[in-house]
Amino acid sequence: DKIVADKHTEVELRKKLIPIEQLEQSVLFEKDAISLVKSLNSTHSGIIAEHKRRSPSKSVINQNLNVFDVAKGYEKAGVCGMSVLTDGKYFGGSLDDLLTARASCKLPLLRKEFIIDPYQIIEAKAYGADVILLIAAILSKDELKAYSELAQSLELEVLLEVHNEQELKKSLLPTVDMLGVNNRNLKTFEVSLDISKALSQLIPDDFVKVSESGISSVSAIKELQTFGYKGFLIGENFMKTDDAGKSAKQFIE
Ligand code: IGP
Repeated sequence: DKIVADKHTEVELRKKLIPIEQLEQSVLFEKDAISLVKSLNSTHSGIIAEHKRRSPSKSVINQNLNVFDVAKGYEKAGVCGMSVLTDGKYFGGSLDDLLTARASCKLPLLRKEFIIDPYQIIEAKAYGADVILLIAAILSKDELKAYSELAQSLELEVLLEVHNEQELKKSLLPTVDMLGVNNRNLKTFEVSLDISKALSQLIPDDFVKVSESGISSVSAIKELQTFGYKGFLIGENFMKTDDAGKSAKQFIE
């Protein structure tokens, strides 16, 4: 599809601009990994709060908040981790946003990106991520296996996103740490928490379960917890307000 095709073009240009050997010189390769899994297993909130300026489904969400303040606000609110969109064309994000978030907080950071090439995993590490997202809808089983192994070798945790049973089947790999169920259909943009509820029973207990998208109330979180979910990825609901950190805090108290 279009996003994936655009991403291939972008990555080929990036590779020419900054070769892998150069990325590997980043001081952030030496940084201790901050575990999102540990954070989700040890705190109650379970919230992974996202920085997202716009999206294909909603167009503009918020262009006024800066990543530095949002990261600080989320950390202060007591979230378990932060997700940073690095796609520019569709979400208005950048790798610079990831680096800025890294500089402003000690939260586990997820690079939220359409990963279609191992180069982007090295990049995630170089720019300060602790976790990468892999999307089952756009990768083969062999790619999921190879990319999650590469991530593990770099001490990056893997959140693997699925949307249906068929995608889930190819995603139960030992190198995957967390399974994310996206409540939003990436093609139709339709959102339903029923997707998380239905798939929960098919996910073995050795994966940390994360429910993604369309979560807009504490009661939704409480309900999803009864289905075994420990992580809740929330973007728009926080980002559409004037103070994303404050909005996150309201979910935690
Ligand atoms: C956040 P929401 O509805 O709370 O803003 O959703 C997050 O789940 C969503 O941004 C997302 C996403 C993705 C974005 C989930 N999977 C893959 C880009 C690519």
